[in-house]
Amino acid sequence: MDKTLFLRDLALLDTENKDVTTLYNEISTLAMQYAGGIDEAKGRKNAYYLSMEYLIGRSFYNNLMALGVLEETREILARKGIDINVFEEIEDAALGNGGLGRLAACFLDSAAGMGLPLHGFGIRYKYGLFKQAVENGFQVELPDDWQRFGDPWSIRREDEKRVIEFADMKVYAVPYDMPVFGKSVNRLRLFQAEGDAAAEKISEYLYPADDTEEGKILRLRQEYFFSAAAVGELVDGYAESCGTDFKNFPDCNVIQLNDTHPVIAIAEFIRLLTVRYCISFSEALNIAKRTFAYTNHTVLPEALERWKDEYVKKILPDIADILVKISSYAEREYSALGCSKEQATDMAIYRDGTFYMANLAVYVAKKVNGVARLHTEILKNDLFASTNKIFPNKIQNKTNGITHRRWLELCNMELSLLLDETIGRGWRTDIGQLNNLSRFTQDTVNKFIEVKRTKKQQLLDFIAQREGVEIPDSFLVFSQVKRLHEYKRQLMTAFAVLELYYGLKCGTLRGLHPCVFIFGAKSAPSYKRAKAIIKFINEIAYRINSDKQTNDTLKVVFIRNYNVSYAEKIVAGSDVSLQVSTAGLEASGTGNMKFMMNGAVTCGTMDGANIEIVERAGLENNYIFGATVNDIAKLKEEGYNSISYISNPNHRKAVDSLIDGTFSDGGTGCFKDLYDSLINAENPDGYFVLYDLDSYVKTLLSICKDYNNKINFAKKQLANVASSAYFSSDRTIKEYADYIWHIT
Ligand code: 26Q
Repeated sequence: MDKTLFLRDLALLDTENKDVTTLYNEISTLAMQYAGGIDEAKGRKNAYYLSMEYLIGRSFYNNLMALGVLEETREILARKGIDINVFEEIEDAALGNGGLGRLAACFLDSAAGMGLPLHGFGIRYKYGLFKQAVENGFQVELPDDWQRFGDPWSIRREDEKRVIEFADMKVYAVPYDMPVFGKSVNRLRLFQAEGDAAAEKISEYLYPADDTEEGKILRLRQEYFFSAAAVGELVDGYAESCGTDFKNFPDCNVIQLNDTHPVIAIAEFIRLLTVRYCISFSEALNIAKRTFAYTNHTVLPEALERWKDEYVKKILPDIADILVKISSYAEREYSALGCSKEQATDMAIYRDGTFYMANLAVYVAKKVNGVARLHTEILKNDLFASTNKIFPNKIQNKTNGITHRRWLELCNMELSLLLDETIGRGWRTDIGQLNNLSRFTQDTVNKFIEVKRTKKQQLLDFIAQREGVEIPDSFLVFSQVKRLHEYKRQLMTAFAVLELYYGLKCGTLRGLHPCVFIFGAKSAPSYKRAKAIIKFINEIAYRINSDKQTNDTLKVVFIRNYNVSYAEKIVAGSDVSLQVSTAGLEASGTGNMKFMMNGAVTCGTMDGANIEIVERAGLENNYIFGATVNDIAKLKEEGYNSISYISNPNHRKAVDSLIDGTFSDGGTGCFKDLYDSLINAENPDGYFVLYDLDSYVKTLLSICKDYNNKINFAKKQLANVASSAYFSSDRTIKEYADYIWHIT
């Protein structure tokens, strides 16, 4: 970055009478002009990340920070009478749903930050994740037209567009490059579909509703569209510079598949090598086996992708043939390795007219990884147990991380300055130095308390303005912010909050430290129960907040349209991070890490990365409760009788509030359905909400009690900050680079 030129031009920029969007575009364009081009790492190995999702958030502040001009920009604008915070009006680019998409964005940031050649490929959706409104307590989805502010951080590469062919249509994949700034400037290349109206539909929406055949086919088109564009570019690029003998391709390129969504890239890779470059099938397959690696992000059966062969045959007949052929190679190989019939079925790629994409990924990938230690154990022992027996070194763990640049330096400048003062500035470029905080003085604790108070005040001011709920800063702040899913158990938190409320009302609960529960969550538009839970939380919030008898002690707020930018404020301003998934089901979680790094204690179950968080920060500095993976396995084996766990009248009353007329579901019957799912279903309470409710309530009460000792509580919080270095995605990326990608 040519800083001087940028700052000179910025100082000269005429800002009079310009609206925020215009200023945003002019300043961003100026930064792009002086940022320097993307570093092409020719002559060394590059890693490519294929992901359907990139949950980028706001680029403006992050990019200016990465370019080293954020503070000076703030000052220059202030001199012109412009508060840099006005750019918060520019909404997030939300080309992702949740954890998997945000992880992709964190990884790109970390790789660039360390100068490692990792580049992303994805889709430039016209509309990102829907904007969430709440009407009458119900979620309403509105289109997210993120490009209406302009897109000054992308460069359209008309000259590099490619044609992607389906049986029934041809589509242009036009690249838009977003530079990722750091020690090197890396590239996120998003493809936009162009052609006739049907072609352009392909990149119109993130996650088209896939409950119809049409929706499913559209999703398959999306997957192939960007995978083929990416792989085509890498393969043709290699042929151009290194010739058509592809055996050294894996020495120059490694392709990381972000879950199964881009796994079809494997078939396209083989198609290109065999058809365009006349390489034999078995040789092409071998090259693929040295090129691809695969990350699994979920063990939920409904999220494991499989495709009916009729769909694939219909729009991608050549790809269908290749998939069938890979499947028979796998079968032969597995049988030569002495697999049992059962194992072979378990690992089948093509069976009963269906393609199993995870099995394809696991067969071809040179490395398969889970995203937290427990999750990887579950992959090895359960989901991919047969594979693990045959290829014992294939499955590895790479515990997730988060970029400390966005999630500490940018979102918590106050804490960052305190860290500078205490351990020096080195942690910003070498996060391992955060470990030097391990012994802190009373003075640091006092200063930390002040920082937390400031960040909490900022958050509560923002909530007051956005949601219209006033919360005093003396309140203890609990937050549960994440996608809405039954396994994440927001419903369990709702019950627990109700119990606190009833306890306060009838006087059995006395001396509770005032506290607020912040919920933020979007539900998939077609996920009925998740939507019912949002309605339930909103009903509870409305009731509790308007009760004068209790609302100086307890409040609940459901924040609307939870997104990356909201998260930046919430993680910095919260005291307690609620991470209460059913043990074994949250692959990792990354929100948990963001809270930890900002000094919130975790109240959670022994699940995902929570386990590694408390291992590092100390059990005594966090609040762990509930069933473990082993407990759950036992309960399932013995037969779980959910209702027997709410014999306690307080629990019973909370749960019954779904059906006893306490709250209205607007006549939809959705609360009764929730109730039935817990009590009357064939397999009642599949996520063990009622089993864990008792220990959850007790744990929340003990947190409130501990918070009375502000200094001790702050020490716990600071201990979490001090041991959070491991959860920087710099560490994670270093591990991928060393053990999977072999890039430097
Ligand atoms: C599957 C089939 C058909 C259509 C869509 C999907 C689909 C879409 C998105 C399946 C899964 C996802 C997203 C998964 C996800 O975000 N997983 C999260 O990944 C994080 C990063 O590794 C983890 O921290 C979280 O624990 C995990 O839930």
